[in-house]
Amino acid sequence: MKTDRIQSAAPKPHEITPKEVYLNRRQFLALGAAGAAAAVLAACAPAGTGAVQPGQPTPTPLPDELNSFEEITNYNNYYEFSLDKQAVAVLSKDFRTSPWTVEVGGLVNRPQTFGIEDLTRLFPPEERIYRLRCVEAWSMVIPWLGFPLAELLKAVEPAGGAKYVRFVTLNDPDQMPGLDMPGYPWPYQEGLRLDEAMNPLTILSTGLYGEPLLPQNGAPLRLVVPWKYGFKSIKSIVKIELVEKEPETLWSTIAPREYGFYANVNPEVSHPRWSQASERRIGELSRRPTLMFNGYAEDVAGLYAGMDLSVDY
Ligand SMILES: Nc1nc2c(c(=O)[nH]1)N[C@H]1C(S)=C(S)[C@@H](COP(=O)(O)O)O[C@H]1N2
Ligand SMILES: [Mo]
Repeated sequence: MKTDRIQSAAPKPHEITPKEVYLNRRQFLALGAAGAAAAVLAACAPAGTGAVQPGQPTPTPLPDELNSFEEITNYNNYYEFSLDKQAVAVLSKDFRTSPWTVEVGGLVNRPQTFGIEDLTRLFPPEERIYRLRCVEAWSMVIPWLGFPLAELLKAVEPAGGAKYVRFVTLNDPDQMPGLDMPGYPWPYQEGLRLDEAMNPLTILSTGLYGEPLLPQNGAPLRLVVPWKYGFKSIKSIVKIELVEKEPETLWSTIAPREYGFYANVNPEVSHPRWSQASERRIGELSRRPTLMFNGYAEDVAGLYAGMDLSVDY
């Protein structure tokens, strides 16, 4: 991939052992904005977001450590391949990520189809260490490589009527054995409100731990929206479309009561079948409290001012 600057600056997987060495270099990124955001949440969350209930203590954020490359690449949700998290890496091993094009269009002035190499050349990847919180109540910390989605959207120039962004995953039954499963309205689709898509935290990822993405993590291009449940972070994207109306998503089509369009990480709003108040960090023994907006409230709470997050979940 054409990201020599990043590639040479970032460690290869065999160089990251011990993990502490990598972590020390990156500590600022890992703990900076996100940890601090949770600590000051009570003071600075805009009124009316429902982010903090008066009288309820904000949980003290626990220190975050990077998950290992092995953990991140061997415990995956990717239903196009399997419902078995440990089988995804094996079943996706030969997935073809090149050639690959991404069509960006809809309500834009300059619709374009990009080759994946064009994207990494136009928008050089930077490192972003984010928590990933699955709606199933487990989480990880992942050092992504990627670029802000906003940069790509600016390049195609959103037109006046554009209010939402719709994302679509590849739909190739020859390569994706899970597509045979009945009951799923493939292809996998997701969506964001345009202001969420333009938020600087929202990235398109092309790699992690300084390496190109592996198929199980959504190669060659996947979305990462760190303050939302993991299912919003759609993998192997082939199409990005700006639209006027809130787009349908695979999960809200299957179970609207369980997986809303917004899917903001929120310890106060339970999934109908389990609490979201705490989570299991992969690699840790005891559970940790779930943070409002997954610890990114300082950056994103303002997007939801005036909304009732227990209604628009
Ligand atoms: N196309 C597609 N994207 C997807 C999924 C999927 O099944 N198909 N699973 C989602 C879920 S539920 C999660 S938690 C994350 C997991 O990302 P990871 O395997 O890279 O940790 O991917 C999300 N993106
Ligand atoms: Mo998930």
